[in-house]
This record gives sequence, structure tokens and C-alpha cells, in this order.
Amino acid sequence: MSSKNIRSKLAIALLALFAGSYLVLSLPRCKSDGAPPAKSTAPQTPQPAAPPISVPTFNADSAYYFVKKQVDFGPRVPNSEAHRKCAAWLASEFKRHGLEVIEQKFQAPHFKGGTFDGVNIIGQYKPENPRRVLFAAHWDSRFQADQDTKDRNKPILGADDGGSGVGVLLEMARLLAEQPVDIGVDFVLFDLEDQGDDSDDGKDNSKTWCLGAQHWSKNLHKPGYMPLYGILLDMVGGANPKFQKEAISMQAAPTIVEKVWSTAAALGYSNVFVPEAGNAVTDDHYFVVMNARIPMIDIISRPGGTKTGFVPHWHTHDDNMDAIDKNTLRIVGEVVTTVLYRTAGGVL
Ligand code: 1BN
Ligand code: ZN
Repeated sequence: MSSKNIRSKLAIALLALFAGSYLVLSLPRCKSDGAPPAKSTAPQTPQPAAPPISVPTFNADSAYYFVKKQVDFGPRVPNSEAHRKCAAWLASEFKRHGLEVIEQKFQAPHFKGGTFDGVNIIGQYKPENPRRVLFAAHWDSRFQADQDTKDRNKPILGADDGGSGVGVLLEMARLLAEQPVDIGVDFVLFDLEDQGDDSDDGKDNSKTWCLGAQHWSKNLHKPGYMPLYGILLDMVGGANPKFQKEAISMQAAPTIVEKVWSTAAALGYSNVFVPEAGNAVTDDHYFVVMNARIPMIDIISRPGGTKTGFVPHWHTHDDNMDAIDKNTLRIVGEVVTTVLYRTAGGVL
């Protein structure tokens, strides 16, 4: 069995033991998760139809531009100039859209030795609103191209692996400024997700990954922070995407998975958000679920046909702007924006 499979199996087993029942039980806080309302014997007066929820149009050109801006800094590898400059730009983008920003700085060890300076960037929309949802992605890029055949020791641009999720979230932040909603939103851009140990040595190396999510989930930016749900985006910009119902998400937050996949189906995207079970990925959401007990899911493309199980450009130098398909950004952006606005409107 490969170490990735061991990691996945371990993640699922631990989750089932530790968090599963707690989270499933905690979900009825969401509107449609509770028991059906008790039947009334009073005569029914016809109610006026609720106005349809107006969802702003997700602009894929804008999201693409936000991905390119990140890639143009060069590889966003910790302790580099590109990493520092990109962090400053991301914070300034959130501020430009009127969000309140927290730059959560931390230090974490690299598995090869040495220490990284990390920063999780948190953009808060309506920070005073207690009813909140969480959207996240990682903004660092991998320090080496382990899956490439050449220049394997050089860092990658991470247009899709990192950049695409952030691009979608920045466009959502822009839309919130344009069309306000009555809900609080936290955009959390995790650092140091992609600096982990990929060796197939039979050991559980999962804690060498997702260092920013590990830090944030143990040091929440607000004490007692508990959104209705969390949605993580990872590798949401490649061509021919396939989003399956990832196993940790299904274990921790099946109702949220259902909301997202049924929204995608209603929008006509069942061919992309396929209604089938997918393998576990020990991604940022795993640590958020385990440490902070927030019901969080992962939207991650796994189109099949590769040895790694991930997209063909995964952890290679081909993960550049040529790997980004605007139509994929548009589909994912439309789905998650619809989920957000329908949650705010109380119909999801
Ligand atoms: C996702 C994108 N991940 C890394 N880049 C998470 C991951 C960690 C996937 C370990 C496989 C193994
Ligand atoms: Zn990666």
C-alpha cells in the first residue's frame, strides 16, 4: 500500500473515531438540516411566493486575472521575495474589496530542516455578523516539482494547485462588495499547505503538510469561531475537471456536500460535480475538521487517468497558466457563489 493510501485510510479512521459523530450531530444548526416542522392544524392561508434569490454573475475573466497576478510573482515558496510580495498583494486585494484583514503570522518547521515564516491571510466580510460561512484555499506553491521528470528540485508556479482556489475566492470577495448579502463571510487563505513530505516511505507524513491550516485550526482568529460550514477549494482551475464527493468531507459534513452537489446539479453541472464517492485527500480541511471541529468540505479535481490520482500537472512545472481553463473557474465560481447567496437568503 502506498504512503498516500495509508495517509488516506488513517485520516478516515481517525475522523470516524474522533470527529464524525460530533460533527454530524452538530449540523442541525444549518437551516435545512433539522427535523421537519411539526404539522399545524390551523387553516392554511396562501403565503406570497418568496422572491427568488438574486445571485451575481461570477466573472471568470476576473478570477483568471487574479490567478495570473499570483503566478506573476513567481513560485510562492516560503521565505522568498515572491512569497512576501504575494502575501502583501492578497491582503491589499481583500482590503480593496472592503474586507477587514488579519495577517496571522506563524513559524513552522520544514520536514527537511529549518523554519518557515508563514502567514495565513484572513479577509472578513461583515465581521460583526454572528451568522457566518467560511471559504478557504491555500496560497503557497510547492517548493519542488516531485512529479516532474525534469528540474524536480525547482519550485513550481502552482497556477492550479493554490492559485486557482485563491482566484475564485478573490472574485467572490469582489462580488460581495458589488452585491451585499446579510451574512458574514470569512475567506481564509492558508499558507504552507504544499511544503510536505511526498516520499513513499511507509510512514504517516500527513502532518508535514497543511502547516497553515494546522496553525489556524489550533489558533482561531476569533475565540470560539464556528461558521455554519466551511468550503475548501483546491485545484479548481484545470481542464476536464471532475469533482467527486471526497471521503473526509462526506464523513465530516455530508449535508454540506449535499448542498454543494445539488446546487451544481440544479445549475446543470452534474457532469463536473459528479454524484459519486471519491477517495480521501488529507488536505487543509482535514485539520480544520479535526482540530477546530468545523464541518468543512474539500472541492478538489481528480479527473482520473493519472498514476497520482490527481490532475496531470500536479506538482510539475506544467502547473502554469496554460493549465488554467476559464470555464472550470466559471463553473466552480458559479456553484460556490450560488451556495453562498442561497445560504444568505435562507433557502439552502
Ligand atoms: C493538495 C494539493 N495537496 C497537496 N497539493 C494535499 C496532499 C497532501 C495531497 C499529501 C496528497 C498527499
Ligand atoms: Zn500541491
